[in-house]
Amino acid sequence: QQSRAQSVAVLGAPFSRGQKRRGVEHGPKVIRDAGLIERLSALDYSVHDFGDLTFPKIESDEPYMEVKAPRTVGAATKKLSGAVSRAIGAGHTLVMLGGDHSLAMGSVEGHAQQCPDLCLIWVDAHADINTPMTSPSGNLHGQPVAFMLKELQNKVPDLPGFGWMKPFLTSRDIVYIGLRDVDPGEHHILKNLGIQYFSMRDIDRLGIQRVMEVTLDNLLGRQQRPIHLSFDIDAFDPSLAPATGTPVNGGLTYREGIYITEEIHNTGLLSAMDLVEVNPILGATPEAIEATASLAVDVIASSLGQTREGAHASLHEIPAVN
Ligand code: HAR
Ligand code: MN
Ligand code: MN
Ligand code: MN
Repeated sequence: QQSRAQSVAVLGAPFSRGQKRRGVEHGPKVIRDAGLIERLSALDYSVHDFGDLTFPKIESDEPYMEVKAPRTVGAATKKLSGAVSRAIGAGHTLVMLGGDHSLAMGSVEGHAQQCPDLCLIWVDAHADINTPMTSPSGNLHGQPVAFMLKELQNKVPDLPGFGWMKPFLTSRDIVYIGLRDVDPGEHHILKNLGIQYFSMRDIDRLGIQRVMEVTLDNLLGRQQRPIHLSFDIDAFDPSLAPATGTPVNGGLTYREGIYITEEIHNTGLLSAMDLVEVNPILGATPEAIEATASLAVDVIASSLGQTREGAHASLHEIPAVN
């Protein structure tokens, strides 16, 4: 068993302005209410709950071209980036609770400030790699990866609110898992830049074991480096994660999702993760909301070392008969 960082920082980011459905700002609360802190403490971490960030209200934030709320998203992600950078710099493994997926611009950038050689595993139904020019919606939660990639630097305009951020990743630093709703512009970018991705069809063909083997070999085969896991709950099938803004049929099974996170944990290199797009307002019943939040907790706990086979680290011998 790898030696693990002894402390986990949990940081809530109750933010929804990267898309149009209100409610995703309540994600941190329902994930905590589903028992996150207790579950991580049971894994023998010292858990530091940093609470929820508060984000500046910006009075006038007109769309820039088609992009909605650029100043609001720019200010929120800048603030998140600083908080993430400080937590990682202090030695914690970071768990960011969203909020919508535009937040990843802040969390991955803040992580990269401390760990410039990090790699990114993006588990999602969507590629979130539209540029402001290719986006069909203008929503920034469908665009965060485009802002991170050096190869797209001259394809992404300078948005108001984004002056703080410069691209910091290359296309070889990222692998996608779970894709099944990719826009034409996004598909062009994925192919053109040669970005590695495993769609749901690829998972059907290869199996999740092979997908993880290739993913980790591509990212870590040449050098061990810190992992950022950005997990969008809509990667799961909507029957498992109904309370989310853009559900897409045919998603990950529970076992595929947990296998992904177990394999990431087993590298010993997970340094930060996002769990985003849990929207309790969109659950049809209390049970639907609780199922989605509890699945989010399982994903985080598994990423941090909860195992299905059990563990006995604190048990040094089989108890003798008295
Ligand atoms: N691709 C669409 C767009 O750019 C929708 C993607 C956003 N949905 C998400 N992100 N939940 O993963 O608007
Ligand atoms: Mn996403
Ligand atoms: Mn998604
Ligand atoms: Mn044993």
